Order: sequence, then structure tokens, then C-alpha cells
Amino acid sequence: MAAHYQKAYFLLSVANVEQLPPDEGMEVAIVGRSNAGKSSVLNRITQNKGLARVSKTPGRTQMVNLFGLDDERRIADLPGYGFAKVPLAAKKKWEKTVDKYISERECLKGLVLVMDIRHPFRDLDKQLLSFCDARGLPVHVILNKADKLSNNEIAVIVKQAKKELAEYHHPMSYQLFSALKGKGVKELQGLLDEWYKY
Ligand SMILES: Nc1nc2c(ncn2[C@@H]2O[C@H](COP(=O)(O)OP(=O)(O)OP(=O)(O)O)[C@@H](O)[C@H]2O)c(=O)[nH]1
Ligand SMILES: [Mg+2]
Repeated sequence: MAAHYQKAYFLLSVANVEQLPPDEGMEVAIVGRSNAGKSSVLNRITQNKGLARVSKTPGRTQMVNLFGLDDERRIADLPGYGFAKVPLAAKKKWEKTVDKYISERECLKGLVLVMDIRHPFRDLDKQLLSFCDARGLPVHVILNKADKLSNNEIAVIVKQAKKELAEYHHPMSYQLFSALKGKGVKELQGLLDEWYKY
């Protein structure tokens, strides 16, 4: 139900996994390459344009930003990856943070992996998929910015997505999305309802 997500409120930003709140309840994380539209997707599903900061400068979200839905349920907006201009030390730090978060966080129920539909399934996306597959963690791929492509172009990417996702042991899902137009919102909320056991 959409109403659950409209209640989302900012909880806190942390630079290290150690600073996260206790590993209890349920968490879903939004991950993806810099500029793929993670913050925009979050703002769209919560119908709150001011919740997560959207930026034209890639790599802006450097911290793990946590949002609450209620006392038990949280959404984590993870820092983006793959931005060339980020210094190597920062990239290493990102990898450490995300690796640690995904491998150790018990309350994590699933990952929403946001991709720019024009540049899907890049190396780090696939690395993340393999990593989650090994941990048995469900991943839902969001092919965002669908408004940027024609129906024919979209059909090609959907075919590619099916092929890529069939490679894993665990079922991985995907959907089309446009944070700009509001396309795919109900579908994503429906999946989150399952993960959050609403
Ligand atoms: N056309 C179009 N543009 C979008 C869409 N979603 C996001 N954008 C634009 O893409 C840019 C990046 O969006 P963000 O939501 O800040 O992306 P992000 O993944 O959170 O970026 P970082 O936090 O820097 O990693 C912004 O200029 C958005 O307006 C979409 O569905 N369609
Ligand atoms: Mg962001």
C-alpha cells in the first residue's frame, strides 16, 4: 500500500557501518551506480520530493542515508558507485562499506538495484548481483529512466535483462521504471510490501 511509504522520514546518515542503528527489524537497501537515480526512485515511491537529495553531480550521496517507515522498517540509500572522478581511496572505502553492509546486516531483506536503462549491467552491478546471489539475498533490478528510450529500445534491454538475471542461482527480478514520469511505482511498492511483510 502506497500509504506506508508516504510516511517515510529521515532517520540518520552514517559514514561507517558501525554507526548504523541496531541490526533489528527489517531493512531494504537501494543501491546502484552514481547518477542512476537511486534518490529519485526513493522520492518517487515515498511521494516526497524532498526526502533524498537528488543531484546533477554524480557521487553526491557518500554516506549511508537511513529512512524510517515505522519502528521496525527502514530504507537505506547507499552511496553510488562507478563514478570515474572519485579518488581511489574513496572507491575503496565505498567497497568496504557496501561489502560489510551487505554481508553482515541481518535485518537486510533485499536489495533494490537501480540502473540507468541506457547503461545497464555494468561490471560493478554484476559484482553486486553475484555477491547477493552468494548470500542468498533477493535483488530487484530497477531499469530507471525508461522515459529516455523508445519502446523498441526498451524491448532490447528487457531481453538483455532476462538473459543476465537467468545466470544466478537465486531468482532475481526486474522492472521498468521512470522516476521522472512515475512509471512502475505500484509494481515496486508491491514488491516492497512483500519484503516488509505488510
Ligand atoms: N529522465 C530521467 N531522469 C532521471 C530519472 N531519475 C533520475 N533522473 C535524473 O538523474 C540524475 C541523478 O538522479 P539521482 O536521483 O540524484 O541519482 P543517484 O543515483 O541518487 O545519484 P548519486 O546519489 O549521486 O549516486 C538527476 O539529474 C535526476 O533528475 C528518470 O526516471 N528519468
Ligand atoms: Mg543519491
